[in-house]
Amino acid sequence: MFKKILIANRAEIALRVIRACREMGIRSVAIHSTADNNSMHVRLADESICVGPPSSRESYLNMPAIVSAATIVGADAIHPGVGFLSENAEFAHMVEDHHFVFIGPSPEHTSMMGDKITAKNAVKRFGIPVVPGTEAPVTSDEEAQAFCHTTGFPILIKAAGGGGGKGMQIVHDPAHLKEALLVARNEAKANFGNDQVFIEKFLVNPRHIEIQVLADNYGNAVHLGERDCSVQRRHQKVWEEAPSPVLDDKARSDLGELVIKAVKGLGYRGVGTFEFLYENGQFYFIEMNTRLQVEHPVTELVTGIDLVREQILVASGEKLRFTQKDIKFKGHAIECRINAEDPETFFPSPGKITAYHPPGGPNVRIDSHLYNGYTVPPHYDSLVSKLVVFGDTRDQAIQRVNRALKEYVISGISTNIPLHQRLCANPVMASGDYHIHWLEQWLAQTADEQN
Ligand code: MV4
Repeated sequence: MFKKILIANRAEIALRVIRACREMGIRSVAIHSTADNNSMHVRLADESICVGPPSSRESYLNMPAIVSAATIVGADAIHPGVGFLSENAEFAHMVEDHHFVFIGPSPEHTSMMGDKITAKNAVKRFGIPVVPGTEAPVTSDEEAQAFCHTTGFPILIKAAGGGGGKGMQIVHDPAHLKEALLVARNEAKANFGNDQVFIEKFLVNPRHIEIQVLADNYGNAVHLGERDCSVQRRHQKVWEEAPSPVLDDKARSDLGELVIKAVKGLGYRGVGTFEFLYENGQFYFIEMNTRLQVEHPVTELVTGIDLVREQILVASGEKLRFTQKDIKFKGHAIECRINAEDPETFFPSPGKITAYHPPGGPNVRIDSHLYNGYTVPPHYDSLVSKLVVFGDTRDQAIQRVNRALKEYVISGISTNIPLHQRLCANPVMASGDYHIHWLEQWLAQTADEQN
């Protein structure tokens, strides 16, 4: 087992990894920028080391500085957390070249899944349903026209190097195809340094449902069920839950089994997530995330499995200690992402916390780096807390979220707590009958009503 892990991240996710390390008897090392000198992850880790100035590019994304830091502190392994370098194959390679263990999949799997075309083709071989689309980059207008002619409009042009919603173009009719291809290619080149694009049939109002997997180095793999992440705004998830309000046990185990076939077939190692769109009772794979995810706690609460602990164990070469039949799903979990942002305009709201009181009581979990007197810096992601609750039923979980939000005091900055309170009171949320565009449509509609 590792003696010392360097955590190449900050904020709540760095705390999450520090907590797992401490429970496992592993020393933790925080890296930080000069803007994060007073951050909770620096205080809670056993050691800390500054890797650069405030800008992420020069600190949390600074690969040579991070690998040098690992050398200086004598770490055995590097945990990339989420975001930042967590899906950067070059970083994983560099980490391995310097004889540290990268706590994640092989760089080859990260590269394969980083390219959305190779990712789709790879999982399709194992029988996973994918969105109908071109199987290779589209190189000519004629090719694009031919695909759209067979599939019909609307279609969506995506960047092979994209993901997370950047650089997509919806096309509703043939007259706009040529122009949209040009725009998509230029944006892809500018954003991802790769001008390859592909085309998919556009699913109009799907849900986003993802399956969590965990695999060791010896061909053992399990799935941990799904998370429904359909409540989102501008490609940022806002509210995640497990189980999905629309899946039954059979649909879950059927899809889970398929996914596990692919995980084993690919020889994938570590934690990972298969992302699907779900519409009219059908699943369509879109992407795989080759890292831990922000919303992993909802899976932990319904399975009782500590995903970060298991992730560290398999990275250190341990065998999975359970099989699929040992995994039991119980109750319902909901995560609210609390962001430092204006509840009306959604503009970031960094600043000093003047009062802080997190909720407690039965089945309430807070993953947050906030403390009274802390100043939320303006340089990074606005996520400041994850309120995660567990209930026997979905209704109970929603009531518990509502209760916990009422207790939560965060003064000095604005947060989206009022938005979550409105969600708890919304009949569509109560019914569970929402899709990926529902939140934005509802926000637009309620804004209109106020004018
Ligand atoms: C789609 C889609 C509809 N049809 N693909 C957005 C981010 C990236 N992960 C894929 N995305 C989408 N791909 C087809 N063929 C709609 C989306 C999409 C979306 C997906 C998941 C969660 C939120 C979303 C918000 C807007 C669009």
